[in-house]
Amino acid sequence: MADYGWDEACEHAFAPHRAAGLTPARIARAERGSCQAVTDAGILRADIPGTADHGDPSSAPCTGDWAALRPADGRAPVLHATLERRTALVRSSSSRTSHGQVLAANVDTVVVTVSLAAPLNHGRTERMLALAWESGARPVVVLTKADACADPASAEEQVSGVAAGVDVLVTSAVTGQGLDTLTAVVSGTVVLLGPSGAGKSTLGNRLLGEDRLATGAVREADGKGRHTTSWRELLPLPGGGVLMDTPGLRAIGLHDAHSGLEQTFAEIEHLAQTCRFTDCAHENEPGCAVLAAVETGEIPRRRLDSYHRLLRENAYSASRTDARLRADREATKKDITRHLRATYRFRENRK
Ligand SMILES: Nc1nc2c(ncn2[C@@H]2O[C@H](COP(=O)(O)OP(=O)(O)OP(=O)(O)O)[C@@H](O)[C@H]2O)c(=O)[nH]1
Ligand SMILES: [Mg+2]
Ligand SMILES: [Zn+2]
Repeated sequence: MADYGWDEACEHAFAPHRAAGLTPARIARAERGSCQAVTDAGILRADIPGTADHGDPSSAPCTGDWAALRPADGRAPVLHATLERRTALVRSSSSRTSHGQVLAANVDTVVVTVSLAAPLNHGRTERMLALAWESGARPVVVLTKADACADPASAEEQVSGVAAGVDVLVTSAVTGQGLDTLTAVVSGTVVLLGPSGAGKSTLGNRLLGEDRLATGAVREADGKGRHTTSWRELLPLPGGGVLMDTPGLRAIGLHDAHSGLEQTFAEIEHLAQTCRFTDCAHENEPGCAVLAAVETGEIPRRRLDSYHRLLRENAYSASRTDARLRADREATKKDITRHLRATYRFRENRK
């Protein structure tokens, strides 16, 4: 379990469960009703009881969670509880609900992969960084496939411009460039994030020192990946730490990521402190320091547009969350009223 990140803090949080005769596990993969759990006795399947639509999917067990298992004689153990998450990578769920979907729990380093063999998409990098910052983990941007890029230095400079306060590494799994630096920079539970075909699993194999993860060629026509990795995997790294490979993300909707956005656009947030109005929206206000910086070229127009777009999207997702919470409260009130009525009716009948 130590290989999978179990430490003093886990032991402390687990104490009441241990006293109750439960055993610790880390969830490698979770599905409806069951999960693959890493335990001191090896990797085994555990049952997850009562996951039949009880509302918020973000509270359902997920990859990276620490769990308490109740051993069952001759049958699969049952997942009794999960420990509170230290960090969580959450995106808005693809379903029409307003809940977030947890991609990974208890992550320390988020490796945001960007392929240098395809046109750069800064908006996507900014999105992934916002998600990463919001999680509470530390992001690192890894530019992959430097061997397939004519001018990696220029790409590095461009990406550094959208990754304020984040290390940007240039790597190639073919030549081995940057891999030692990457190994030195990541720590704890490391999750690989990025679109399909970016080279996440290839990078993972280099970090693991062996080909454990399946990789697949990108499509000739458009350079897009074929979604080779189809589930999240948890593997111990040779030098300590844990690797989590993930399937390439098609869409990365933001979910309550306001502070993540503030960190992603740190230089805009910083300049905003000198705008004339404290509530300046940097749209067309007089004395706006941000717009002035766009005028001088200090901040690219694209970056400000992206900031505005992501803030709007986030506000929309937050308003849907608020609406749901209101609806939930109303439903609870109704339940209570119904319950009270039933109770009174019962009393009336007994008179
Ligand atoms: N030239 C070059 N190709 C690479 C490099 N890293 C990965 N590739 C190739 O890129 C393709 C996609 O790599 P994967 O590692 O499967 O990509 P992935 O991000 O895991 O993709 P999904 O699992 O679909 O999300 C494979 O054909 C790899 O061989 C690299 O550094 N240089
Ligand atoms: Mg993969
Ligand atoms: Zn302003």
